[in-house]
Amino acid sequence: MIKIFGNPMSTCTRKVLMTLAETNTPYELTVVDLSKREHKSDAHVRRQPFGRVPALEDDGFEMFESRAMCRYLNDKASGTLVPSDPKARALMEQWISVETSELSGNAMKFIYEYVMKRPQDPAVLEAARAGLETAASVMDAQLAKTPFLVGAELTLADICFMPYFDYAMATPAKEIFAKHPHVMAWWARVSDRATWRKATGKA
Ligand SMILES: N[C@@H](CCC(=O)N[C@@H](CS)C(=O)NCC(=O)O)C(=O)O
Repeated sequence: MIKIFGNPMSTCTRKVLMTLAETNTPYELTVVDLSKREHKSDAHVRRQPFGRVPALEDDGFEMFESRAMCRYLNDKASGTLVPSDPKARALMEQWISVETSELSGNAMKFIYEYVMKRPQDPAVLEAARAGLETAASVMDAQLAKTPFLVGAELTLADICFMPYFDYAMATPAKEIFAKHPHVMAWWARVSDRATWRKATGKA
């Protein structure tokens, strides 16, 4: 049985929960309470040496890093979230890099300020706004051509973006995304999946 040590509110845990839902994989979730700093406990740091969530255990096999966990879970389930065609797979990796390097850090600045109420320097928020404008434009150009980031089917690329969108849409970053109709249509499409509602406790 797959065991996840994470928090269902955390963006990184949600990528993994969504991958588990999409691959129909049974699992046990042990909630790590960040407000009680359980992620810094010795027991958790043994699983995740940076003291963050999530961590995974599968019958004695242990790993951390949410994006790597998603790839492992899809491989183990022989899932379809990673394309088998080399070019499509390369494009999935390209989009996951875009999420990691261009989107999630900028989205998190808005999430810190407006969701977690951790005030950000105005210059930091302005830089994040500019970064999100570019990322949304680049996504929109792709999503004008295909319903998902890598063609006709949901892949791990879409899943990696989803947790950041979900929270950022509850902040003024929504106004940035709203200027991009194909991004908005994609968000409506992916966030309406029953698996996403399950992963985020909205089912
Ligand atoms: N690169 C890691 C990042 C994990 C991460 O930053 N997790 C956040 C929650 S989404 C966390 O544990 N934050 C608490 C902290 O860093 O102290 C991954 O993808 O798993």
